[in-house]
Amino acid sequence: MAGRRNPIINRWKGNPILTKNDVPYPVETVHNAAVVKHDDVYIMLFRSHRRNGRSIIGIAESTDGFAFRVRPEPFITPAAAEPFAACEEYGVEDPRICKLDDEYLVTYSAYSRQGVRIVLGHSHDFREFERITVITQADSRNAVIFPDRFAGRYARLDRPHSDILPWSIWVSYSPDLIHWGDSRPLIAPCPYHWDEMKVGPGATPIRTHKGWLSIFHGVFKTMDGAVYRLGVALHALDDPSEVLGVADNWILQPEDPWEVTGYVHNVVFCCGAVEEDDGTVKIYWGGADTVMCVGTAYLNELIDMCLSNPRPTL
Ligand code: BMA
Repeated sequence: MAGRRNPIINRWKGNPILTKNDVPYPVETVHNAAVVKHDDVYIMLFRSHRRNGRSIIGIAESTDGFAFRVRPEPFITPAAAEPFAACEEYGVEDPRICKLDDEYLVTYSAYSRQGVRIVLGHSHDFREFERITVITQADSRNAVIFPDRFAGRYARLDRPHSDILPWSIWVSYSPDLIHWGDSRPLIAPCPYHWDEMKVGPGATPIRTHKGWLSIFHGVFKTMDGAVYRLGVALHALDDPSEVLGVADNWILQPEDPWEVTGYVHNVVFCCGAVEEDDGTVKIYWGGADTVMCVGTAYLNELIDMCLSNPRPTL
C-alpha cells in the first residue's frame, strides 16, 4: 500500500502489543492507553471493557516501551464513594497522564447518567491513585493537561460538544488545577476533510523547539460508519491558545487487520506518546477499540507537517 512505503508512523512489527489475553482478570478489550516513562519504566494505563459493557482502567509496565506486563489488579475502577460515584457509575475511560513537577496528573472520561465528564486525579509512583475533582460539566471528553505553566496558570485542551459547534478542541486555563476558565475553541472539524465530523485531543502535548506538538484524533463519517484517524497540531510554546499549524494530512489511519476490525471497526485512537532521546516519539494507539499498538515517528517530520502544509483551524 502506498501509505506504507513511506509511513509517517513506523508501525512496530510486534503489533498488537497488548490484548485481552494478556490481562489476568476478565475483560473483553484493551485499548486507548496513556503511556509515560517513570524512573525508566514505561507505565501504561489502558482502558478495558468488562462484560457488562462498562469500562475500567488497568495498568501495565515495560522496560522497552514495546513488551508490557499487566499488573494483577486494575488501577482505576468506578468510584464507590461520593462525590465521584455519581459521575462514574457507567464506567471510566480513555486516561491521559501528565508529568508535572514531581507527580503524575491523570485525567479520564467518567460516564454516568449526568453524561460524560472529566475527572482529575494524581499519583506519585503509580502505586497509589487519588481523585482530586471533576473538572468539566457534560459533555466533555479527552482532557490533556500541558506539562508546564503559562504566566503562572495551568492549561488544558479538551473536547466539549454542542450542536452549534460540534466535537471541537478547546483550551482552558486554571490557577490551581481545580477551577478552570478563560475557555475558547481552537480547532474545529474541517468540512469535507478526513476530520470533518469530530476532532479531539489525543496525547499529552510534547514540548519541541518549534512549539507544543499535539497528536489528536479526527473522525470522518462514511456510508459504512465512522473512521477514526490521527493528526497533528502545533501550539505556541508560550501560550497554547496560539495554534501555529494543523497538518492537512493525517498521520495514521486504520490499516492493520486489528485496526480495521474489532469491537468498533476502523479506529486508531491515541491517548499517549513518549518522546525519546533520539528525536523520535513512540506513539501508542488503540486498534478498533480492541487492542493496543505502537509505532515510531520523527518529531521533526510531525512538526514540518504542521508548518509546511496546514489546514484551517476553526
Ligand atoms: C469515541 C470514544 C473512544 C473510542 C471511539 C471509537 O467516541 O468512545 O473511546 O475509541 O469513540 O469507538
